[in-house]
Amino acid sequence: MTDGLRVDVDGPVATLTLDRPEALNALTVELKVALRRELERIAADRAVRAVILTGAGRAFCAGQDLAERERPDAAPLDEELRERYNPIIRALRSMGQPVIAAVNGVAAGAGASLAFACDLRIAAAEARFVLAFGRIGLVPDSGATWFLPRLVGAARAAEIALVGDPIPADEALRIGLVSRVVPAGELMTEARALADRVAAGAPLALALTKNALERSWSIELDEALDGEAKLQGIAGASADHAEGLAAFREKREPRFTGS
Ligand code: LHQ
Repeated sequence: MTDGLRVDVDGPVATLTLDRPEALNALTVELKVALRRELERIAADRAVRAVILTGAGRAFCAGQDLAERERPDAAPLDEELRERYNPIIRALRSMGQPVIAAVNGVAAGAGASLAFACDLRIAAAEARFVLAFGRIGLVPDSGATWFLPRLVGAARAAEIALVGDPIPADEALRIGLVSRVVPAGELMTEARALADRVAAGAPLALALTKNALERSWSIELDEALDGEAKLQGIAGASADHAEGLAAFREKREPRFTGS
């Protein structure tokens, strides 16, 4: 595929594979356009209940394709961020389905930001995160300055963003940047097992939960309590809640439909 993105939908799980291994899956305009398009398409597809984002070859994603930046027609950086990167990050955060980053190798620059914007991150033992922005005289972008302090706390975020040492997978696990590290050969099996477990959940409740977690960063406890009550009112009126109660009563697995 010429846009550098592979999309595989298998049952309720969509796997998006950044597929430019010769350039460590660096992000070209075509790849960014395709990624945004597919995320927005999946967001509207009720049959997809979980998403896996991963990279082909030995890298997850090396961030912006730097060769493309040398082209005379390259857009100014702020425009590139507003029009191509930020919509991808917003799509990841606003879609109802949980997104799992299966970080198979190095995640650098905006490639690290992509992983940070996912709901869950699992990593291969060979993976590492590189906040490569500083080495090319840029600031962390695509949400990195927002996600990092929330994921690892202010002190570690400052060290990661200002010093910029690569973070190997075991350290990423220790500081909470990823939730699991597995041998490379098991990464996609593990990601799929996790996706299947997520996909078995009630889609509406999961989407509302994702939304509540997101909002929690900018509101006080009082507002969170009110918000939870409101969301629970919505979830409680769903057919999936009735199905969950029936399944509990009948001692069987629930079959959620998203309604
Ligand atoms: C690459 C890249 C790459 C092209 C490796 N591009 N080819 C947003 C708004 C707009 C513009 C500016 O930026 C942003 C956000 C950003 O993402 S800024 C940060 C951009 N990314 C980087 O600065 C990372 C650059 N890459 C690296 O530092 C290293 O390649 C890492 C640490 C990722 C991996 O190192 P190695 O494992 O030693 O691999 P390598 O450096 O040998 O790379 C392998 C090939 O991939 C090589 O090509 P070649 O033809 O020589 O085999 C690289 O040129 C190519 N490649 N990253 N971003």
